[in-house]
Amino acid sequence: MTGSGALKMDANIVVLGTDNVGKSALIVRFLTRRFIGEYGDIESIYSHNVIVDGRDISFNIWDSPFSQDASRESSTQDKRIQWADGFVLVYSICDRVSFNNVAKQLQRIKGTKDYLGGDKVPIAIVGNKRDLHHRRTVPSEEGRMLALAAGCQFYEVSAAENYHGVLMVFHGLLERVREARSSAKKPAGIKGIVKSVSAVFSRRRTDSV
Ligand SMILES: Nc1nc2c(ncn2[C@@H]2O[C@H](COP(=O)(O)OP(=O)(O)OP(=O)(O)O)[C@@H](O)[C@H]2O)c(=O)[nH]1
Ligand SMILES: [Mg+2]
Repeated sequence: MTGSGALKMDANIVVLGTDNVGKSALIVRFLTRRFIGEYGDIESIYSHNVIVDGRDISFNIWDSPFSQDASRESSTQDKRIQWADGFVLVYSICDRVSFNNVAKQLQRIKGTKDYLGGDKVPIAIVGNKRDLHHRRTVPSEEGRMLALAAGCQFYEVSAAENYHGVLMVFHGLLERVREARSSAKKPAGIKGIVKSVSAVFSRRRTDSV
């Protein structure tokens, strides 16, 4: 999860969303530049190496089919959230229920990763199936407003028709992961100082036990 050396970095990305929104299609598009139509429902973590701005980047992308089994899903979801450095929350612009689910996922992620500070968790909200605009039920503005309120990036893409938009999603997220890491390393201002001081005291307490 950590970058080793200035020109190397790895990033764990989890792609979440309800069933049929195109999570696998987006990932496969990013990895292979292709859209193959049907993707099955196998849970996988893909590794993918790319060079971005002269940096050697290793993406680990977790694709999980949506499960209706709420109790089982809840614990696995927490594991995925803990593992991830960044999130892609996908909905379909033709499926309002899938959009409503994004707000729930946001709450869950921010609750779990709150040590980063709510606005610092790298998250991209993605409205997929843009090619099906004649069946749209979620206006772009709603997606944009949700992302703005939650401090996330926002994209509308079509995994079926366009590679470039999908590329932007993953590269944009990578940039945010990089920023989050560098600000975590350099705690800024009084808040950071208070955190460091209390970390020292709590360490001493534990040491003396
Ligand atoms: N028209 C259109 N269809 C898409 C697009 N992306 C995915 N699909 C189709 O939507 C269906 C679902 O895509 P998947 O990628 O399997 O969706 P998923 O979110 O991975 O679904 P689960 O794994 O079951 O949770 C497939 O039939 C895809 O071909 C898109 O951008 N436009
Ligand atoms: Mg899938």
